[in-house]
Amino acid sequence: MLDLSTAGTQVMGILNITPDSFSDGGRFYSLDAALHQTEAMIQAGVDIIDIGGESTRPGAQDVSLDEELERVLPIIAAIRERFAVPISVDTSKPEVMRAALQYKVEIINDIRALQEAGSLEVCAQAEALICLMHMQGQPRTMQQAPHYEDVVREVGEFFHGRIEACIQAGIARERLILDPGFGFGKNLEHNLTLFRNLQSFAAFKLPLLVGVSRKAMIGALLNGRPASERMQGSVAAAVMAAVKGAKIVRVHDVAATVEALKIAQAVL
Ligand code: 8Y7
Repeated sequence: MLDLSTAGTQVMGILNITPDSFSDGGRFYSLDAALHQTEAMIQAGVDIIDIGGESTRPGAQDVSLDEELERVLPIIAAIRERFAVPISVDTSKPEVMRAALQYKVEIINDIRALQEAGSLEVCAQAEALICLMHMQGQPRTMQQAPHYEDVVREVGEFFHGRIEACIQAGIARERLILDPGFGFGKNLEHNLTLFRNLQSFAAFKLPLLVGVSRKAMIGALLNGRPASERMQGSVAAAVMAAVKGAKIVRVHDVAATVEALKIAQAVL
């Protein structure tokens, strides 16, 4: 059971099913590897597993529907069969959402915030929570020249518009989770401004999700450390997100993050 009404910050562990994922080198493409990785995350205290078959890193190419279904569905089925852990599916395709929802996944995590044709309708017919993430542009080109007059205001306006679209489509407001989308059409200053002002989104009275694990902003603040050397910085950022009220942090390093958040929560 997924319950976001509990105190504290929950840890969403990333399970990438892409051969080109920058931070795991595609190691979890096979079913066997995915199950081992899932088991390790559960043992480390993960609250939710986020399964993604579409590479969304800056510059990534689109994945076909068949390819994405082939990557993601067998993994969802296998995890459901063996473990009780809540499942989130990282997809923007309504067909993938529909297929995943048949397994009663707990969260649809859409970096396009249900803006693809058909997504609102598919989600309206199910009960899963929906993570609405902000992105400026498209993954392939979004980091070329991100621009805002006022990044905090514009992300807030985007949330407002997408919440209204969901409600209009028949998706209960209580099902929504908001995410500023760190690194998605944002430079370091935009990311830091959003992070500093995370509390301003508390006005929506919806759970906030923060995903900064191993991202370029962490590398940039650590003199260009590569993704494989960004764990400590990512854990520090997860703790800051918790202090600023994030309900969920989406991370690669589950064990380290779970321990750090225990300390943070004891102090908070
Ligand atoms: C995020 C995300 C990615 C994020 C949510 C990466 C799929 C890039 N980042 N979903 N997905 N929030 N909700 O570096 O920040 O992990 S992919």
